[in-house]
Amino acid sequence: LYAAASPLPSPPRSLTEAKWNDTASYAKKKNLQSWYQLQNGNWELVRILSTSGTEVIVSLPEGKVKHVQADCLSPANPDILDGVDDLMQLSYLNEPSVLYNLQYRYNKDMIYTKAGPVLVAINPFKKVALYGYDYIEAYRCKSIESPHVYAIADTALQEMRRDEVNQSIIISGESGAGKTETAKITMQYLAALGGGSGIECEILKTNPILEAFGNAKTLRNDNSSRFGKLIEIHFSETGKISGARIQTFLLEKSRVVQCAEGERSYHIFYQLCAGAQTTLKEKLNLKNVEEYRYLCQSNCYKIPGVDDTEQFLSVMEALDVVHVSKDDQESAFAMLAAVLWLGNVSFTVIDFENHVEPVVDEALLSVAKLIGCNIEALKLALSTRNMKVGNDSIVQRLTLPQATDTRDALAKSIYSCLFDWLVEQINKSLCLGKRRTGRSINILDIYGFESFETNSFEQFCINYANERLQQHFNRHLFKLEQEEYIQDGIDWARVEFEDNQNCLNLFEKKPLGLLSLLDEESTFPNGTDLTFANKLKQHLQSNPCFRGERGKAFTISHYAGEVTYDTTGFLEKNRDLLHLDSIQLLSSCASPLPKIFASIMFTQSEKHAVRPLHKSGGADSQKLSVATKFKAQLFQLMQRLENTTPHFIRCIKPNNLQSPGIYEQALVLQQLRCCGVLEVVRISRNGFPTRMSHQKFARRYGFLLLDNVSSQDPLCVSVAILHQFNILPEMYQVGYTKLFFRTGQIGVLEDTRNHTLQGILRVQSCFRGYQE
Ligand code: AOV
Ligand code: MG
Repeated sequence: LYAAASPLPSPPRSLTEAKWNDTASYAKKKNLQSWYQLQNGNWELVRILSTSGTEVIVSLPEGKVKHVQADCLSPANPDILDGVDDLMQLSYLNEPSVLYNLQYRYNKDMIYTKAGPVLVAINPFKKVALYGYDYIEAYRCKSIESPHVYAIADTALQEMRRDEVNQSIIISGESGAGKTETAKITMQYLAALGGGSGIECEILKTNPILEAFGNAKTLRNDNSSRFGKLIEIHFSETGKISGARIQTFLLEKSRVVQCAEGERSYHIFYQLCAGAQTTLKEKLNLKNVEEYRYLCQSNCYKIPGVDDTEQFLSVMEALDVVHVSKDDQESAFAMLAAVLWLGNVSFTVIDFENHVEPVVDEALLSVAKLIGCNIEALKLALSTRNMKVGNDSIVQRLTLPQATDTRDALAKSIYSCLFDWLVEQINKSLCLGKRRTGRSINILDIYGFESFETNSFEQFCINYANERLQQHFNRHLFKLEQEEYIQDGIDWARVEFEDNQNCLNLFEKKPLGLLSLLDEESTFPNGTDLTFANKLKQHLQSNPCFRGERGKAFTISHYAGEVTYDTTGFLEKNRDLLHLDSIQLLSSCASPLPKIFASIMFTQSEKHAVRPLHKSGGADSQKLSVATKFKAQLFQLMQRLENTTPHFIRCIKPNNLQSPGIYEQALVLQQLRCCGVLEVVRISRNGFPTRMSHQKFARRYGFLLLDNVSSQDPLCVSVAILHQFNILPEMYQVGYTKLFFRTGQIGVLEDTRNHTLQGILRVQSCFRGYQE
């Protein structure tokens, strides 16, 4: 129905041009509905009464009549197209029409809409009745066709089986747009269809654990992921889940010791303090959250509507399910308590050079007890540093800022090691004795694009990861698709899209890119955040995505908008040094976990260290810089995704209040624009999604020909078939090696082929029956 209503205009070159073109021919038409853009940027539906020149008289919804300029109008779709479930079906593909269509659906709780091959998901910020067993069944047996995460997961499953190619479901969107929820919904579907072995329950239970330890309340999202996650779900030949593996990316460590006003540290700290039973509380000497410096600095302890006690119980239950023993659970909680008490360790100045010593109080004693170390050893590790000078070793006392940094670095390292250790325990449980079959579906859920008042190293890394992901999206939906058309020589007017290569170059170019310059400055003994910022301004001004700001700041034009970064702390965070003394302290501990952590830290140390070149040759743990490691991880991730068939889900945040029922047009539009949703639809609609080589086409349909074709040449046969079936010239293109068809065209041929084949079979069986 809708396909018939869609004219196929030649693809406009850009959005604005499309608007102009449409408007020019449209304004002549009387009595049609049109979108009129108001002062505040929103659109209103009006009816055209008459036109003269560039002026148009329109009637507003409330009956008023208004004179407007033609270029303020965009054509609206006929009512029959209200709320179509694929934007491709819209006759007029302009911004207000797309916005309206999504809003129309959103108001009816239809939060999913297709944009050609991409699923658009608008965060409802409330429970919607779209999930659960009945829906899963309905999508499994295809009795529902409306767009859904389940439908995407189902397609991935089918394509994995049919093509024997691994699949990936790539979920993107800004912070708070709904990526993590969408990832869970995907897992739910895969677990339901591939279930049976019991492993699927374990896979689902990894979510509450990872969220407790890796998510936190930020100003953008009450449950914001502070790490990236790729979950690989393996399937056996019979289609059952045989195991899974989780890979995580760069956890935001700094949050453990510091977070902004109104935000929280990781959920698990609050859950533990609220939910631990009395015996555990006594054992770990746990207090209320307000008593810990690391938790009270941001003045935020609770999340509206979330019960930390209840959450703690479900985390413990989930840990049981993934086979983390009670002993290990208690050791993990002890590490959390140790981190909290470390934050309360204070120092007193002991000499005229401002050297300090830790105060021996409840905090220090608790830390020593929890990690199982000697009190004197702890005091020394927090207030002194062993330095090598030539062959001699000397002990240097620390000043207050140095000691505080050492303390915080230890707390951050313990926490991030705990996180890594936990992921490893989960992975052990998920693939216990299971064979890898080589068939898998990967689900990617990373931290979304972030822009705050102040943006630091963490946002820098997060937004860099999002640029990489955007590149992958562009490559698959714009570049590769169009390259294939052009390579095969078909008539195709390129659809332009926002390429983010410039921005990636800004990050990755060697030797003059953001990452190289950051690493270089991190190795200079006299490098500071200011010298780093100056170096950027000196070398990167020529890149259009870069702008130096006053003082220590700089701005990057990301695909999703401009972000100004403050370089304060960049070098420290990039070096991420942990003094050897701290590692030695951990390895001397009686408790098992600190020992394991120490060995993890040792193995992380690498030869190519990025560290200040102290003249004295300091005894720091040497390792790769954080940025370098992260870049390598992202490259590896992209390589892995390249070997899979991608399915894209774009999550959209309809408002910044995290409230249901509010659809802010400007906010939605900005997200649609930056991820190129309209362009994707345009390519899909004007494009040729079905393609088949001349040979295959001739072989498959050649027998349907009524007249003999004199030539055996596949191309001649193919052309004869196209003629016989009256396939309209605008519905296909003949390339050098392949035939390209618009959506739905091959269907007619397939139907005829099937009918004919069935006819032949019937005749054959009749004939056989007659013979018998
Ligand atoms: P994110 O993963 O994209 O942000 P989330 O998946 O955490 O965003 O979603 C944020 C909140 O939106 C959730 O906690 C839910 O309250 C709500 N929400 C999202 N999707 C749905 C849905 N389908 N149904 C009901 N509520 C939903 V970040 O991790 O910050 O980038 O780093
Ligand atoms: Mg998330």
